[in-house]
Amino acid sequence: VEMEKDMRMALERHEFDLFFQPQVQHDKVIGAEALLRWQHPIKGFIPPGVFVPAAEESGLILPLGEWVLYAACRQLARWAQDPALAHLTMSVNVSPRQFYQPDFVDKVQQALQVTGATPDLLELELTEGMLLTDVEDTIRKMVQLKAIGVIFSLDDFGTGYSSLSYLKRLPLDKLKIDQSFVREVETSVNDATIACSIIALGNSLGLQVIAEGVETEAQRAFLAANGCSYWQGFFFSRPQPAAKFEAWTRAYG
Ligand code: G
Ligand code: G
Ligand code: MN
Ligand code: NA
Repeated sequence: VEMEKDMRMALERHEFDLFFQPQVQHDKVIGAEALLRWQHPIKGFIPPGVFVPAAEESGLILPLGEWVLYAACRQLARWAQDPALAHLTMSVNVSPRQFYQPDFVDKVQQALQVTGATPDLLELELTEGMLLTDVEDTIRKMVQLKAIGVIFSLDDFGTGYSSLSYLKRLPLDKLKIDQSFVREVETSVNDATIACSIIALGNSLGLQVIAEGVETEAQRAFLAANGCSYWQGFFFSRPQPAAKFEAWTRAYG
């Protein structure tokens, strides 16, 4: 309850910020994941793993998620003005309650219109659990947003309980291999098997497969040898404030 009050004030006081983590293909940055950060004036940095679940529970994730969507789209519109950054996609994490709103599609369209961001560069990250609550409603929303160009990725893939038949029906563009399978991919036969199966499954369904939580060249090389060509993780860069992300991206290529 106290955290809820704190978060309400934080929204008014502009204490939230977006960090950006690069997504890499070959030697090029192709996009960024927007990750929410909260710098509390007294308590200091509060991790999203703590406040996002609290916001989800209290319902505050609705205004907070809308703030994220607008902030991400504003950033995307700024990048469009810069030839070195204009090609970047922007991935935004969508929480279940946000997605279940009856007017979720309108809200995304409004954010795109108001900010002038290009729909084809906006990627929404959904998680397995939230898609299956009402599959018909999920598909309807995704189809409407895809019609204007929005991209969809399935986050934390492998940790939920997707049935493969749903994977076929949902109009997805990308799978994100959860970092729990990447961490020990070289030493754990089980993790390697799961990661490689996800890559093979994604590739054969025509989906891009991106590995999350890549921290070493050895992990990157192992996954590359098994057909993965998109990367995200500390090996490339930690999530950073916009200016640092932009400088990093210009230097990286
Ligand atoms: O940034 P970090 O890796 O610490 O994020 C921790 C968790 O918080 C992850 O599960 C991530 O998806 C989630 N998260 C980060 N930013 C956002 C956001 O803007 N919206 C939602 N719904 N979740 C977020
Ligand atoms: O649930 P989601 O995949 O959105 O969460 C992304 C989270 O993973 C963010 O909090 C981000 O800071 C974190 N992250 C990104 N890259 C790495 C990495 O290489 N190693 C670890 N341990 N965490 C990472
Ligand atoms: Mn994510
Ligand atoms: Na993830």
